[in-house]
Amino acid sequence: MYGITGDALNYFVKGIEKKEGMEWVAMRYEGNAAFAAGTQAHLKGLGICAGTVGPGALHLVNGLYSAKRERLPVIAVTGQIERARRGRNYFQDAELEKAFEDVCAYQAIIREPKEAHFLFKRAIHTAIAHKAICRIELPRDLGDAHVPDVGAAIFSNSTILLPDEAYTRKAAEIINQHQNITILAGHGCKGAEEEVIALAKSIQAPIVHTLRSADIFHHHMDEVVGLTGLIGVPSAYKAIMDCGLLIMLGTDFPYDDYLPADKPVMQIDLKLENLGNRVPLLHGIQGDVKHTLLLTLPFIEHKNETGFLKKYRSKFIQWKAEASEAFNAENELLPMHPQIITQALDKTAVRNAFFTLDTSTAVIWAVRHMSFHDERQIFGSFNHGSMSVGLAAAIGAQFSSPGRQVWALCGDGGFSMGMQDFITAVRYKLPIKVIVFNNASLQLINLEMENEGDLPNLEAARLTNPDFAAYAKLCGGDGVQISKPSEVLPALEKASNSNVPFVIDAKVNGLEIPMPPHLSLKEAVKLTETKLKQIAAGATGDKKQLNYLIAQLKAMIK
Ligand SMILES: Cc1ncc(C[n+]2csc(CCOP(=O)(O)OP(=O)(O)O)c2C)c(N)n1
Ligand SMILES: [Mg+2]
Repeated sequence: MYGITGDALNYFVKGIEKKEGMEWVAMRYEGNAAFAAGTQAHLKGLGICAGTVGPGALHLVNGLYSAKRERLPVIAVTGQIERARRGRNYFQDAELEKAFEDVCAYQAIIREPKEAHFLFKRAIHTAIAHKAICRIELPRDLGDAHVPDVGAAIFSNSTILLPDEAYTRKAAEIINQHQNITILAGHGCKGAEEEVIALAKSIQAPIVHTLRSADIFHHHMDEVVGLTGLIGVPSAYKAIMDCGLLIMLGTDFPYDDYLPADKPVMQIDLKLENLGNRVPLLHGIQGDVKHTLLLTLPFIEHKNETGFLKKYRSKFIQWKAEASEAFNAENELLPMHPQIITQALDKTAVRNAFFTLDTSTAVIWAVRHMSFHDERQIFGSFNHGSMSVGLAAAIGAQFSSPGRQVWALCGDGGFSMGMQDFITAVRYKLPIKVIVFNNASLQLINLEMENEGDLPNLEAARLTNPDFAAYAKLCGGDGVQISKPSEVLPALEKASNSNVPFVIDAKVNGLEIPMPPHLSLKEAVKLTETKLKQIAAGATGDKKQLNYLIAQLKAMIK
């Protein structure tokens, strides 16, 4: 249970500390406690965090939103002032029910000690059943009340949502009638990998993945053509835009600019309200992806035409090869490109490593240049998009899976927003490895401005940073500062071998702007102009880099 104790929570926490099978993790910031509980929910099926009366409780809200939008079951226990003092502007009085209303699926105030176990049980069942956030409020005057132990069985059998046969038959008919089919596979495909791949193989369809499904459909699978969206790659963008039929599986992919406006679309999703949420549908099915496909597959006619799939798969492989050549750690380009680090990490990290991705350009470098095959897993604030999730999520991941290698990929802005809990990692001996992509700026903000056609030059987006490696050492961990490609592999190795929390403070090119997967000719001219300015201003102007830029531009407008 991740949190910060105080007043109403003190006796509750005392109870937790004595309870076998429970552990209180004393965090330094409740915002981080909620993020850590989110990762715990991912890995353990339920996360728990706590914040006390007023401000302590309110600090939890942002991390809980992130968990809500990732559909993670999390319980928040919050304190409250004495019941008799409510509503008269007493010190730290806050209407927590109102403040938590939007983020919670269920909230309950403990009014009688003997009710407590019913309320907790209901909260836990609601959180698990609806993959939602639930809050239990503990008034201070009940903090030390004794609760009779009546046994607290929690039931969480899995259930399967199956569609009517008429719907799956219609889906098969539509698939049989169309050519050049592309699959957009989201996080709802978790557990349905075999069936999605069987479908793709049978109809020769490229699979495009979303950010959240980057660790489900990895890059060496024969049908995978990469990630789409603003941070995606041209092969994935084009496979979707040029298709004859798009099948969306387990995704409520929000970026409608990256979905075709004039192509037939079919969608399968657990949630009925997600069907047709982004584009009008030819056919929609509410159902679990795995079982819906199992019902559909027997009626699918095998397609022999492989040209469409091969075209985009080879584009993707070529893109990867070019990126691999451009961002090889042996290219001693300065300032250091951040992609060099993710590419090297892809090769160095153990096969089953966990990666937390802070909301920063590090997400882009990671999903473009790393492959999250079978046993690897990524965690982040992918739908809520909060900064500062990286370190806290790594703490939650390492606690939940003590033997795993856990890497946090953070922006310098994001890391410095939550870095007080590096001390927590030291205290609990969590050997997490943090890479701070130190570009001395809020670079995603620059990217936003560049997409508006503006040159990124906001003073407000500039960061003045301390030496993060020295900070790590000061906290009792370890760290190293690097600024050259030749230092990358030794630093990764040192971090891998460290048994204390480790920070790699990596000084990277502050002007690195990722290429979007697609541009109109006009946009391309504008971007080329900016890019050339960047190369002139920030990089060596090395010919290889220029050639890589030209190749990327060509791939985008082709
Ligand atoms: C809590 C929070 N505050 C602000 C934002 C808006 N925002 C998104 S990314 C970003 C910049 C992140 O900077 P940094 O962590 O240094 O990563 P970089 O983009 O430089 O790689 C900002 C300010 C946000 N998403 N979350
Ligand atoms: Mg930054």
